[in-house]
Amino acid sequence: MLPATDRATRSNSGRLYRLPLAALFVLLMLLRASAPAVDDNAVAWCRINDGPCRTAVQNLIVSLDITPRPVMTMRELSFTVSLLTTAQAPVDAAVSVDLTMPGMVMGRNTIILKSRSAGRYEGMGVIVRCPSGEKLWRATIDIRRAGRTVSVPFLFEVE
Ligand SMILES: [Cu+2]
Repeated sequence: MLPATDRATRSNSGRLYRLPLAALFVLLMLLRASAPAVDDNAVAWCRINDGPCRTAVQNLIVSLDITPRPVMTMRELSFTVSLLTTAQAPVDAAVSVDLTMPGMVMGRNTIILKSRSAGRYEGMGVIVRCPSGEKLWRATIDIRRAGRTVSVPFLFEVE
């Protein structure tokens, strides 16, 4: 027979297990329903109105800037991507930005960026207003170099 304290601990931990598992299950179902193509848990969260966002992927340092700030819908915006190797050398690539909304089909909106200087790419585009009122967007930067494409998604909010 177990001492009373031990029994109490056991039944507590049994209850504690169930809640996170249920929450995880709901979360997985939501993720599956909303975002089949991109795992948004792995996406860099970008506070774009505070300045450029940066992430490191496969020996690349990728930064994204969108101006003017605050970033608003239905307005011409400048998208700037900077690519450096982890050794700070500029990267020569073909770069485009795909604008999508997590869990929603908003139509294709791809901005082809042009190389402006070593490792710096720029292009203009418009983020449409979402009929649902949602403000969360995903900018996926496609970087093609030496026959390979690396896709780098950033999540950000528009005004
Ligand atoms: Cu939408």
